[in-house]
Amino acid sequence: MLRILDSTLREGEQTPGVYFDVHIKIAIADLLDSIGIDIIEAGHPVVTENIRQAVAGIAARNLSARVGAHARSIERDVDVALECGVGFLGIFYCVSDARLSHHSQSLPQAIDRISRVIRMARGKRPDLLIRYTPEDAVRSPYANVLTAATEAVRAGADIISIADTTGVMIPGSERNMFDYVSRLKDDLARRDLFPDIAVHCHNDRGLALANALDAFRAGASIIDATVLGLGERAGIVDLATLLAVLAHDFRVDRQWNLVRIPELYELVSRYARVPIPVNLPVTGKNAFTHCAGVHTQAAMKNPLHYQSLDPGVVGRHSEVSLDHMSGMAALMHCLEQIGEMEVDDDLAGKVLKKVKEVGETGRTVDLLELRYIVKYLREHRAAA
Ligand code: HCA
Ligand code: CU
Repeated sequence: MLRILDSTLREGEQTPGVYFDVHIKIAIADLLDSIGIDIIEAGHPVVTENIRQAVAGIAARNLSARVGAHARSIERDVDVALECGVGFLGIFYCVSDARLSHHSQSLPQAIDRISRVIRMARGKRPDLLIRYTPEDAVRSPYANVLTAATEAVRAGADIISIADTTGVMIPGSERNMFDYVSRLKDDLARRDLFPDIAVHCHNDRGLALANALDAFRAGASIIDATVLGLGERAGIVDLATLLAVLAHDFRVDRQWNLVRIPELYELVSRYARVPIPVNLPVTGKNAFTHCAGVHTQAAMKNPLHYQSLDPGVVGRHSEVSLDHMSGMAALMHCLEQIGEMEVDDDLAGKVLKKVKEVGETGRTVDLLELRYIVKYLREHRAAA
């Protein structure tokens, strides 16, 4: 079964300038849980005392989701994480020769360290879900990743995560997630090892979601995402888009409570102080808004003419925007919405002219302003 891991509180907080107070983190975790997210990566507890408190606080909430902590491959990181009472532990360590030499480590030394830490965690908590991530996996020598993954699973890891740490993968090219995940699963299966495969896709090339879906098609069963796609640099997969596409196009049989998505995005956007881009799929202000005259006319008859996702999936509606592109059909539709059924042709023409003038200043006319325009022009017909 596919599981979704949300890392807004860990990867998302690595967005430059983003910090969530403990009480905000708890509110975010509660909403993620109510949506049906399977794993909430709540933070890396040794980084600061506040992060430790947040991880422990969220772990204590008895959520349906598994609450997780991030840890380097260091005993102390694991101890502090386990003291927080988490049910999931994500351990990462690089395996590329270039990075290992930076740490003055050989591959066998690195693998020894990874296995030791995983064995320790498993020994202390038999029911813990343990993930091992070879950092920058897809740019590391494949043989190193396979050896490290093999030993990590033998030491007790349940999940191997393929991290595209710098967002280099491109579907359909030689560097693609479908082939990578298929190959790794096959090679591990030949060794009689069947861990869950997770994917963590960065968005440096704008391809994070495409790569995550590519991995999913190859049998990855955990996908990492964050609200607003927050994270280092260009961030990772946007949670809302991922869930909408999985529900809509992949027909994933999960009962996600997606109508709470807009509330989650408002909350995160407000306290991360990162605005929701107006054109962000699913949650952006314009994601279901029709504008040009030809579009609105067709979309009002049947939204599917210019819409492929159902806004109702996230509790939203199709909208019509009034600006310099608007035609009479869009205007009539909006007039109806404000209860103005009796506008004659002459007045409607004048209202449309005004709407277009406002649009040319770079603004849209919302329904409230439309009322004012109608009122004004009705009273000042002669002047218009
Ligand atoms: C990081 C890097 C990481 C780790 C992912 C993981 C990445 O910020 O520590 O531990 O699964 O992109 O490789 O986010
Ligand atoms: Cu990352």
